[in-house]
Amino acid sequence: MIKEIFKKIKKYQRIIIYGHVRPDGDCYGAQFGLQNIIKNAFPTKDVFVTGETSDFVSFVGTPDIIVGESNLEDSFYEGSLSIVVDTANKQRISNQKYVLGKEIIKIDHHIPVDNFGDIQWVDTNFPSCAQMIAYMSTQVKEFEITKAGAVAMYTGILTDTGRFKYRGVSELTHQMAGMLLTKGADVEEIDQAMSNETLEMIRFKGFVYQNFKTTDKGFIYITITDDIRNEFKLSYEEASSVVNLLSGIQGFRVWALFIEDGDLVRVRLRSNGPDIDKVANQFNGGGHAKASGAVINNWDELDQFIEAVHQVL
Ligand SMILES: [Mn+2]
Repeated sequence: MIKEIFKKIKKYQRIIIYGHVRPDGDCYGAQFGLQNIIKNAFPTKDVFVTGETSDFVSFVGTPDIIVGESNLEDSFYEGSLSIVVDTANKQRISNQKYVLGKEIIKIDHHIPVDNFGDIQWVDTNFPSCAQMIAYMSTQVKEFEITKAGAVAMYTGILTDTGRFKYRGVSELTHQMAGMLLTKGADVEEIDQAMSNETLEMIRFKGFVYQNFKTTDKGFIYITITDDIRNEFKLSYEEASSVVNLLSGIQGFRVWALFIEDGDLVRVRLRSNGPDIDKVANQFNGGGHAKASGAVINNWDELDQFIEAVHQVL
């Protein structure tokens, strides 16, 4: 599979790397990591990262083609190679121009939702997509990693494993992380970039600890309305990042954060007990067995969602 992907990369002059909406550390890590290794192997190729900006992981990089700001003609995309990373659903791909590519490659570690891509390398054994890119670089002698790529991929591995906390972490994860350190990733630099917090965020965490709700079946959650988020002057990404404040609390094996987003309420659902991806599937979502996302249409559907969680507890 990796050899097939490399052949395609070799063949195309223009390569555009896509990720998902609301990019996280792993999305950026895989995108900028892949751009780095392709550029180092083929300096004369035109390799672009496209997607949304994110304050959260801006230290990893800024997309070359920013969705919503760029008004490139379709001809720019036509004839290129599209590589989509870290995204299981077509509709979650942040730049829908990926369909204009002459060929499409999908590299992902999520449970497959949509079938897309002429070549699909999907392996749920990898705890992060960035680890797949790092691994790919070790399997092709032309690929070289320089510091920017190492920082990107190390950040992707860290964020998607909760800093090496989840069981998906394997011997290979540590081998890849170790390899990235030898390529210039600096653990303290990256930790500082990720741990840097504003006063608003600290106050918001206090709010979460004061206002969570629990059910007698062992579900713990917090609801965040637009008004509350605005009160703390936080972006949607910042506010939704605190879901794991509710992890590891005795007697509560499933936790969630419900956050308003325009006309919808998005759900970040987590578990250290039962698999919860099936619950997410019932509410327009999906993801991993222990970490999924979902959507409810309004606050009135909250009780229905809680009931669905109780079915698996
Ligand atoms: Mn990921």
